[in-house]
Amino acid sequence: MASLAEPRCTPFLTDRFLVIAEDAGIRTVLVLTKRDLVSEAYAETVAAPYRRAGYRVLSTSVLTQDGLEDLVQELRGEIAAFIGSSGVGKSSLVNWLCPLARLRVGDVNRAQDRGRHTTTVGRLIEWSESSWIADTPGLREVDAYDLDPQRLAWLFPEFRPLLQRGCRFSGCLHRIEPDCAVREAVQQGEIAGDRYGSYLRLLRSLL
Ligand SMILES: Nc1nc2c(ncn2[C@@H]2O[C@H](COP(=O)(O)OP(=O)(O)O)[C@@H](O)[C@H]2O)c(=O)[nH]1
Ligand SMILES: [Mg+2]
Ligand SMILES: [Zn+2]
Repeated sequence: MASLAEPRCTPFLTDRFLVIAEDAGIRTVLVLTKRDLVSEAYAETVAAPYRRAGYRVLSTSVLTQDGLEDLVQELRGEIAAFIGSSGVGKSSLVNWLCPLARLRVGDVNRAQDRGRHTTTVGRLIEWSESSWIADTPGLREVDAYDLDPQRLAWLFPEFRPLLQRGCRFSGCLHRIEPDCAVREAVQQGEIAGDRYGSYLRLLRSLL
């Protein structure tokens, strides 16, 4: 989950969560929250690179109930975890799905709440028959973890067709190497600049 506003989520954090899920082989739905606080055009600008990458993206609001029926369709019959930074609206969505859960919802605007997480333990809740959700503590940062640098690019779904075609060098890490298929796709606008930026930043943390 990533909020469109208050706080506006950075693409890097979103991409990091997506990479971790991809690495674990977990199907992901990107849920953009607080749709009521931004224009439709802005929400689309945020969603577009992820849709192009092949992710299912939902724009939601618990205030206007936008996108919530689509979310229910995605969650029904599944065991799902709500993952995202503190304050994006995870507990609010759990409460909407399952009012009996009565999770505490934080007010991100209150100064004393900064740096503290309202949700401190993960809880698995059966909100509908055979449909489970885990509300998780807000993760502002995910700890660095071990990953083969060569594998990272494969965890960006829109890079994969290019990787299959191959770059000039078999060990290409898609940074400054000549005849790099990924870099060419970025230059042609086929891969979003922000996504490539996240790739480079994650790669640096692995080297
Ligand atoms: N405007 C707006 N505020 C929301 C929405 N969803 C959650 N919030 C607010 O965002 C803040 C953080 O929500 P919370 O559910 O505690 O986030 P969590 O830390 O991810 O569990 C609270 O003040 C909520 O009322 C939404 O769709 N629209
Ligand atoms: Mg919470
Ligand atoms: Zn390359």
